[in-house]
This record gives sequence, C-alpha cells and structure tokens, in this order.
Amino acid sequence: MALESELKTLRRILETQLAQLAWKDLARRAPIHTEMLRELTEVGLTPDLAAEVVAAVPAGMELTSARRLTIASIAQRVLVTGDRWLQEGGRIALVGPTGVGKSATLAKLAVRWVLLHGPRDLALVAGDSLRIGAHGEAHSLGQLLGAPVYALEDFGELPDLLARLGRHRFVLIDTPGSSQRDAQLAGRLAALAAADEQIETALVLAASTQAGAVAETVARFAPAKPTSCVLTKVDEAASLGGTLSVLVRSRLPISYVSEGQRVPEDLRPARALELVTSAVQLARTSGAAADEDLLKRRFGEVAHALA
Ligand SMILES: Nc1nc2c(ncn2[C@@H]2O[C@H](COP(=O)(O)OP(=O)(O)OP(=O)(O)O)[C@@H](O)[C@H]2O)c(=O)[nH]1
Ligand SMILES: [Mg+2]
Repeated sequence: MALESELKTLRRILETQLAQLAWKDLARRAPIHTEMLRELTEVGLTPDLAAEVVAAVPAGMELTSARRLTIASIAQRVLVTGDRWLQEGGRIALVGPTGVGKSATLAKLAVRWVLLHGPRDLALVAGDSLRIGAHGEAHSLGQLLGAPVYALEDFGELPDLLARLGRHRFVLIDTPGSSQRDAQLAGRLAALAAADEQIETALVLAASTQAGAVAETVARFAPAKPTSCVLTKVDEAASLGGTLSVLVRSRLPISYVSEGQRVPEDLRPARALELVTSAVQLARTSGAAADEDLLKRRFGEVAHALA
C-alpha cells in the first residue's frame, strides 16, 4: 500500500514536469497559441473548450486575428433561440433554483408581451401558490396588465388548465424555487414535462453563480428536459466564460438575458457574439490573471496536440 501511494506520488511529479516541459516548448514554438490559452483561461473558459478553440488557430497567425478568430468560434458554439417567445408566444414554464429571478423574468416577459401585442392573448399561471406572498405578486401583475392569473395548488392540475387556456397565445408558468434537498423536485419536474407536449421548460440560471454550481444546476434540472435557459443577473457576474462553457457543453440554448432589476427594461434576447464579447471584456476589466502553474498543469497535456 505504501509503495503504491509512493508510486502514485512519483507519477504525479513526473506528469507535472512533463506538462511543464510541454508548456514551455509550446510557448517557444507557438507563442500566440499559449497567449490565447492564457487569455481564454482568464475569461473563465473550461480547459477543454479553450484547447478546442485554440487548436483551430492556424500557425503563424498574429495575435489580433487570433483573438478575433477565437471569439468568433466560441460564439459559434453558444446556442441561442432568438426572440421567439415575444414574437410568436408559447407555453413556457420557468424552472430553476430559489431566487435566481424566475418571477422577475416572468414579469419582464409579460410586460414586454403586452407592450407588443396587448393583454388579450396572455395568461399567467402561478405554480408558486404554496409560497406566502407569491400569490399576491402574480395577481397584482395580472391586474396591472389586464391578463388572467391562475394559481395551481398542484402541478397535476396543469394539463386541464392548459386545455382551458387554448386560445391564449402566450402562457407563462411560474414555479416555486426548490432547495437542493427538496425530495419532491424530480417528480414535480417530470410531471411538468409530461403534462403537455406544448410546454417548453426554460431553466433560469443566475450568471452571478460560479460555473461549477451552474453545471450542477443544469444536471439537477435535466429531468425537467429544459429546451432553453434564461441567463439572469449578468450585471452581477464576475466572470461569464465558465457559465458559457457549461451551456456550450450541455448544448442548452440561451433564450433571454437579464441584466438588472428593472421591469421590463432589463431583458433582451440572447445574442452569442454579444455574450462572448461581454465575457472577454469582463475578464479585462476585472483584471483576471491566470496563474502560470495552473496553465502548465491544465494545458501541458494538450500542448503536443497544438501547433
Ligand atoms: N441584479 C439583478 N437582480 C435580479 C435580476 N433578475 C432578478 N433579480 C432580483 O433577484 C431577486 C429574486 O428574484 P425572483 O424573481 O423573486 O427570483 P425567483 O427565482 O422567482 O425566486 P423564488 O420564487 O423564491 O424561487 C429579486 O430581488 C430580483 O429583483 C437581474 O438580472 N439582475
Ligand atoms: Mg418566484
């Protein structure tokens, strides 16, 4: 056992040294590629995505062009839906962790819809009725907009309700935020997904959360089969690259982006290039600096494949 652990340690030391050599070698042969790996790491991109994007930079390309190329190729991988909901309507259930901005997003979408199309085709559903106060919020919004509000006691009531709401072109369904420990969560989400084929489930994600937590949330809400996500609190995000990497990897398109509390101003349809550019600018203004050792460890192994 002792020998085994000693061998493991030796192996790790050897690997670290090989990675360092590979990184140094890469820095000598392909300085632009190493610089791009460094910058993308500062943006918060995950190593696999950074390496994939940098591998496509042709040898001998100058830095400015390399920057432009990598930004464009990340943007190509970021999926977005366009302004579909506000143009065409739909039956959208907003799900996500507590406090990420589901109800705020719903309010912004509802007000926008009324400004564009009037209140006639809009209906709001509060799946939130178990929470004290939430009921009232939804009702005052509905009253303000002149749109009906329906409160659900149980998600099982949803198919019947939606059948009755047939003529409404835009139905927004709010759901209560559930804590991680909520044992009923999976069942509730599955019921929601199975309730009606027309229901689109959108996962609301706070960009101010760490990328690791975003990945965990995406995995946790997978049973709800979300077809897109809304990225909120972009105004509070310290870094965007990690979250964008998670969304690229999970192939989850972004529908709308929220960057503030104002209803309805602070909501816009997601645009890929805009998001990637913000991620880069955010890294620049926050002065994020990638640690040299981290870079060696992360990219030493892939260095041979590059350049
Ligand atoms: N800065 C900032 N705050 C936001 C944004 N979106 C929502 N908020 C705020 O975040 C807080 C929580 O928002 P809610 O809409 O109540 O969140 P929720 O997901 O409905 O929460 P639960 O119903 O408790 O699960 C509120 O104070 C919102 O105004 C945003 O884009 N930026
Ligand atoms: Mg809410």
